[in-house]
Formats: sequence, C-alpha cells, structure tokens
Amino acid sequence: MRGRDRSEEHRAVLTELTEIAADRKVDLTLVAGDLFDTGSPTPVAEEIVWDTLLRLAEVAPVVIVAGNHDNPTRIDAVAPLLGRAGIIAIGAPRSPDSGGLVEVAGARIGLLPFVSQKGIVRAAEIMASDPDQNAGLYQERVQRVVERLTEGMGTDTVNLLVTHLTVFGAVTGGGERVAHVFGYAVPPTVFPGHLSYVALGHLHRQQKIPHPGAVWYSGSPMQLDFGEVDDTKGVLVVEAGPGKPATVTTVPIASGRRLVTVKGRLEEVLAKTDDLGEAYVKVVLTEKGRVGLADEVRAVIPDAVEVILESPQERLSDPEPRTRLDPRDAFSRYLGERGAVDTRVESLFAELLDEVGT
Ligand SMILES: [Mn+2]
Repeated sequence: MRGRDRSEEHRAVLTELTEIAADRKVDLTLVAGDLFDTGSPTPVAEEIVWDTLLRLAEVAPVVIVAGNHDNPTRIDAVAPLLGRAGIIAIGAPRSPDSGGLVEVAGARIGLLPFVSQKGIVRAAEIMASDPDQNAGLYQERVQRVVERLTEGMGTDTVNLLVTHLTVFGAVTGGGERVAHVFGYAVPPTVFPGHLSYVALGHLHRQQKIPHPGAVWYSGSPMQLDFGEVDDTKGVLVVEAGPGKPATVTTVPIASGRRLVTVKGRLEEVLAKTDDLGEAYVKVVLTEKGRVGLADEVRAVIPDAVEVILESPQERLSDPEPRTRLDPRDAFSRYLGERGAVDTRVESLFAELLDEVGT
C-alpha cells in the first residue's frame, strides 16, 4: 500500500494464522512462496517473517518454497539455519534426491519453487522461437519437472506438491502484474492424479483450480491491493489421507484492514465516510479535475490512499503552448487535462526537476 506502513497489520494477520495452526493442531504447514514482496526485504519484514515461521515451527514442521518475489539464493542461504528450527526451505529447484522431494510428518512432498521462463527455457531458445512456442516449452518443462518430483510417489502415501506458478483458468485478482500472469502459465493437467493435495502460491485470490484432485491457491492472508476488495482472505486447512484427494476447509482471517473503493462526485463520496471504519480507501471521483481536489478528499478521509478521477476528458479550448509555460505549470496542466490532478505527484515532479537542476 503506497506510503502506508502495514507492518502492524502483517503482525496481527500472521499471529492469527499461527493461532489457527495451533488450534487445529496441524501436522504440517505449507508456505507456497512469496514470503516477502521483494528480493531485498526490510529488516522489519524479515523480523516479522522469521518470527512467524519460528512460531509456526513450534506447532509443527514448516515447508517453504521461494516465490517470484523472493530471492532464491537468499532463501537457500538461510535454509540451514531454518532447518535447525524444523523449517524446510528451498530457494532454487532441486532434483528429488537433492532436496526436491522430502518426507515430513508422514507425507511425501515435492517442492518446486518459482521458475522464471528464463530459468526453464534456455535463453537461446527464447531468442530463436516465437512467444507461443516459448510458452509451450515452459509448460512442457514444468510438466517434466513435476513428473520427476512426483514419479516416486505411490498410492499408499499422502502425496503433496508445493509450488509457485500461474495455472490457466485461475482468477488473478488484482495482486500480480498482468503481463507476468499471462506470459507463462501451465494447464491444471500438469498435476498428476495421485497427488493428495497441491499447494499453489502466486495469485492473491484464494481458489480451487478445476482439477479432479485437490489443487488450491491459498491466496494472500490479507488484502494487498484494490483489485482484491471483494476477496475473503484466510488460510486453507487440509485433511489428507493416502489414495484420495484431500478435504480442504477455508478458514478466514479477520485481522488486517479492509480495502474499500468509493465512487461518486465529491459530495457523495464525503457523505459515505461513516461506513469506512478502519479501511484503506480508493476514491474514484466522477467529476472534472481541479487542483487540490485530492487534498479535499484526504482532509475528510485521511486513509484515502488513492484518489483518481473518472471524468470525460475535456480539451482546453485555447491551450497556451506548453513550451511557453514553466515546466511545473505545464505538468500541472497536463495532469488536469488527463483528469489526474494530484498535488503529491506535482510536488514529486517539482522535486525531480530541482534534482536535475532545471
Ligand atoms: Mn508470486
């Protein structure tokens, strides 16, 4: 959330998650990637994540694969330390006999961290063929890796796969950048039928994948952007036995502030503030932009983290050529014309301008 520190929310959400694991007396916790939202997380983010994992490990073993936002080398670097606490973590993909297949709490678990298209399709092949073929190669290779990881699993064991990728047919929600989501994905058929449960990470919306087995995205445990305002967040509690798909129960997580979108003319929006509570708000104003409008909204709704205009674009009748204007005025006018008046953007622009010495 731009400009907002959500670390206290993260703490509350992850505490609730840990309590669910303890209350349900789980035998195992699976984390399907994106522990962090960047490869170089802040110390506070690290503290929150490691503390949560250690508390989860007091309940039961924890198994983690890296997601696309995690730095795989970094995860592998701390894996030996985590291992001391009963946490199995892998950053980069491994063959079944060198850590890609583990046995924990009586279950066989295939581990496939996020693999980029580059990682799985050699660069030369990307150069040589068209995007469709690359996508085909990606699918084919993910399929082969999944086969390798799961081929040793019999029908008399609980077989799990933990991975971080996009599956065709899944609903993206708002959390992942579109190009990334649609660039490379795999069909649900890559997951073989003898898997009791497949734990998927990447998409922020909790959902079951169309598949005869139990293939699920747990989703993010809290709302992360305004594409997710309608999502119910929580964890999945999975009950698995050998030879049949697992039973999955969704358990909501109530901590974490809601994200709400409010739309209308300024006076309509300002009249709706009573229902907002603690929510972070995206305000969509259906009127013509003018300087200071965003500030007027924020004076009444301090938690308006986004204020945007949705107005028909009107051309100024006789615009003064921009070249004769001060760059700040020209930019401000441009924002006005685009219906995107935001004084913060304007002052950032002025700052940048000062930096380059104009
Ligand atoms: Mn991801």
